[in-house]
Amino acid sequence: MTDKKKGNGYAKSIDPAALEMLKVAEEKGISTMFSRVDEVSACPIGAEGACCKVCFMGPCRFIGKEKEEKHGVCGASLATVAARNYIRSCAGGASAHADHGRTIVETLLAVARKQTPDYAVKDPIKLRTVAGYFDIETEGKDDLQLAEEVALAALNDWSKHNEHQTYVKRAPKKRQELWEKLGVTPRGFDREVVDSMHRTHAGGDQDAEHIMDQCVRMCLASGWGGSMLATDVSDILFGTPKPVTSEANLGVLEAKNVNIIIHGHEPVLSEMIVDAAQDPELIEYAKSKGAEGITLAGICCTANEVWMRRGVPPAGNSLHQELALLTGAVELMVTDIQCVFQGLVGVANQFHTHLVTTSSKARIEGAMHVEFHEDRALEIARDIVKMAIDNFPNRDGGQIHIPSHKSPVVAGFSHEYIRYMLGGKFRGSFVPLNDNIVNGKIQGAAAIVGCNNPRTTQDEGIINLVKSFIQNDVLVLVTGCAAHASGKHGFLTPEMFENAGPGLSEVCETTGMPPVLHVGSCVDNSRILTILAEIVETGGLGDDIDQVPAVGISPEYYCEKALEIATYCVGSGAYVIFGGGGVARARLGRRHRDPLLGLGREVRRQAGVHPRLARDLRGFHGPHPEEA
Ligand code: NFS
Repeated sequence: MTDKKKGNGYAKSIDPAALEMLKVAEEKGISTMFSRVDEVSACPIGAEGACCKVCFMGPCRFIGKEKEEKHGVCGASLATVAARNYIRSCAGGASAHADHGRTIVETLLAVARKQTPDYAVKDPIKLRTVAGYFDIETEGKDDLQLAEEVALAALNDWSKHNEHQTYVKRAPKKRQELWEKLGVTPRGFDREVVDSMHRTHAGGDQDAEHIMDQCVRMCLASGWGGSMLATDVSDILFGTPKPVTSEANLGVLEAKNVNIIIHGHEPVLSEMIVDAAQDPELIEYAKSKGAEGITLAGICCTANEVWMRRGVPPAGNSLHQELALLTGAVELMVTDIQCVFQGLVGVANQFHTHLVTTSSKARIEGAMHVEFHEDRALEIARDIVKMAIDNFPNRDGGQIHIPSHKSPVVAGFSHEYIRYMLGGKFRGSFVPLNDNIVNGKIQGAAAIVGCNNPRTTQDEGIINLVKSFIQNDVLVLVTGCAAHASGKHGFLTPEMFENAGPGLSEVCETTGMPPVLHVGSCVDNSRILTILAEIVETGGLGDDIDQVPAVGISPEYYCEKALEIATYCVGSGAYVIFGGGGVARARLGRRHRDPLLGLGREVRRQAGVHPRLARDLRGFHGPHPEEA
């Protein structure tokens, strides 16, 4: 596989299944993200955040050697323009995560009010824990009553005018004091996003540093509010994850079965599709159409949700979405929201595959649309699975090409399970982890998170980092598409301790903890915030997150959600590195020990505004000039 700009030998992916499918795409002349990325040049001005479109006296573009001295028609400096672009990107990403959370909470409310027969409270213990965060009295209340009170309190949290979000108190005390001192303690999420959009209207906030401070506040509202609530309430409804075994990669598709791919993010849909696909009546129906059974596999973060709770095999990360359809063996791909690309239509049309959108917020021209409603959730899910089965006889056997590659995986390490794994049921705690960090057997923890991006070799940055971190006695936590990459390449098994350094390997062998832990989807990066807060609370490693030897890295990020995650991690005190191809470059959190005000300045100088570093954050476009 070659790249016309980077020359022979440039690998599009290090995943053999992906390379096999790209050959199929080439032979059939089917366009994918991997080929379109060579046809569409990234705009260097936009990539630097140096194009202002917030009014119609422009767009004003900042180009040339003197661009940092230039001004837009209104007089805006490049710093202001880049900061405005950065916060507006983060508003998009934060909205995606928080609105995902809102859907989950609305489902909990529907359960409480008996408006949906298909969902239930699966983890009443977690329901009581979450009620405790909201100071809701639990004594003498049944699950449904409590579920209603928790759901209403959570919904109210999003729209708080001037009061702070409830979950802020889950951060270490010292961090809360710092946020308070600097005026960035988040109010309700909706308020923060509207504030951010308002202040970046033309002629509004024109102090880049001030804009970036608001950006940190808005992203904290998403991390410690929207995302954390999405995670908690998903656990209440669908169960708090504990380790499950499965297999990962395109090889999980079965040539003799009806294959259904679930793609997107919210477990509200995917959980129902899992139930429907396991329904004996529908399996019999599939057999009546000539199949041996039904295989359900996932792509992207909804895959993570059902992988870690139900053991549904993940077919791959975001760059696998088109490749899965290229197998010619997928009867139906059902999607909800986020990271579902329009390019799927072109690939699905080359085969018998039905592409079905379900969210009222996300239709795709050329796809079928079956709108999902939680009050008839299972009925709709069954209809969709039946559509897939009915499509099985339309398969063209000659077109089928399923790569054999798949790896065994263990997923589902919630912070609750990690605590239990380290200390047992009655004395579950993070003490053994802290002790082993203090005594140096474990050097620290690295969260490798985020996406794939076709502008870099798929999975290479992620896997290089995972490998070298564990070899150097650093415990690795993975989420999102980085979790898929780790699974596909065989890193999500307890046996991996044999590839770890001597200290980490010893701890893993003693506790049974794998050296690479699958922590969940991208909203579950909030689980990493919780783990960091618990490590601080456990003691011995300082009194704030910035003192914990931990780093968050997204080597192959592609979207606004990733920027938002990076920003709330920075605001939470984590050391954050963003960069393409595994080369960690834009150091959002280089001065992570500085007070947040300094850090806001740092974000402005290094990430959102300085053209070169802004480019590193806004998209990966080949080697950094200093590394070329
Ligand atoms: Ni995260 Fe999940 Fe993947 Fe990136 Fe998209 S699926 S929310 S954004 S591409 S990791």
